[in-house]
Amino acid sequence: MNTEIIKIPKINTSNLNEGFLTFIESQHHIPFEIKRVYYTYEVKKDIIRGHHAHKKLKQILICIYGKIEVEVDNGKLKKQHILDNPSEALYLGEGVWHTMKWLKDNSILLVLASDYYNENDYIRNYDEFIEMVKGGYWNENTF
Ligand code: T46
Repeated sequence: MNTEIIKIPKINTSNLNEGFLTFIESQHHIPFEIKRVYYTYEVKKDIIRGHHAHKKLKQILICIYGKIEVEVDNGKLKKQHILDNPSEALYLGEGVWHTMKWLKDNSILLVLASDYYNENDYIRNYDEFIEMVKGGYWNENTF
C-alpha cells in the first residue's frame, strides 16, 4: 500500500502555557517538494468526501483539529486510518483510492500536495480505477 503514517516534529512549549508547535519541511519530513497547500473546513460530522485516486499526485493529510477517518484502497487492500493528532501525518502516494469521513463537526483537514491542482490527475470513477490497477498503471512502490 502506497500509504504511511509519518510522525512529524512536535515542539513542547506547554511548560510556558503556550501549547505545541509542529512544523514540516519538504524532503526532510515528507518525501516531496510542496507545491500546493489546501484545507477543508466547516464540514459536518458523517460527511464523506474524496471518492477518487490520483494518477501522479502525492499528498500529506493532517487533521489539525478534530477527528477524520481516511479509508485507503489500492484496488486489492483497504485500510482505515483515524487522524486526530496534529503531529501525525498520513502520506498518500499515487494510485490510492481514498475517502475521508468526518467523525467530528468542523474537523479541519490540511493537505500538502506535490503538484498544482489538475483535474486531469483525478480518477473519479471506481471501475476505471480498478481497470488501471489491473492494467499495471502503478507500481507497488511504497514510501
Ligand atoms: C484529495 C482530497 C484529500 C480546486 O479548484 N483546487 C484545489 O486545489 C482542490 C484540492 C480542489 N479544487 C476544486 C475541485 C472541485 O471543484 O474544489 C472542488 C472540490 O474538490 P473535491 O471534490 O475533489 O474535494 P475533496 O475534499 O473530495 O478532495 C480533496 C482534493 O480535491 C483531493 O485531491 O486527495 O481532498
